[in-house]
Amino acid sequence: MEQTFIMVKPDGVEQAVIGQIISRFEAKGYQLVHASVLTISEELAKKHYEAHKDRDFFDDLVSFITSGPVFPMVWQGENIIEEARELIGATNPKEAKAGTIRADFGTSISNNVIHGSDSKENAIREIDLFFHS
Ligand code: IDP
Ligand code: MG
Repeated sequence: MEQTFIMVKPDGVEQAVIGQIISRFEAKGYQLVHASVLTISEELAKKHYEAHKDRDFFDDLVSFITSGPVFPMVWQGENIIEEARELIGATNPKEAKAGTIRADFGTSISNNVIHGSDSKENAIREIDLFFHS
């Protein structure tokens, strides 16, 4: 069964939408495998967002993701990596389809409420970083 890494970002925790986000995954029939609440270290943030290390927004991204508690999760289900990205919506909430998590709760491209793995390889890497390291 496929697994993916999903994380409610500090803005989502602050807005108190963790419950609504969990409900959307549960309504799709997916199973929650791991969950946690923590404020992540700069070291973990940099590893998680390693692929973006040369982008001009990297420092702001690391500051934002370490600015308060996050809610990382592992979810399991058939084709969940792709389906979760559908539930989440486009990176920029203004471009996200109506009814997606980012369209409903996101406020800007940097404050977009939630992370979801984009591939099998990254799902494994991110699950390992947050839950098995
Ligand atoms: P994703 O979260 O939809 O997979 P990525 O391109 O992997 O989007 O970017 C990771 C995160 O970096 C985004 O969720 C967003 O918070 C932030 N980000 C991406 N592009 C920009 C940008 O152009 N400006 C500011 N932040 C950005
Ligand atoms: Mg990404």
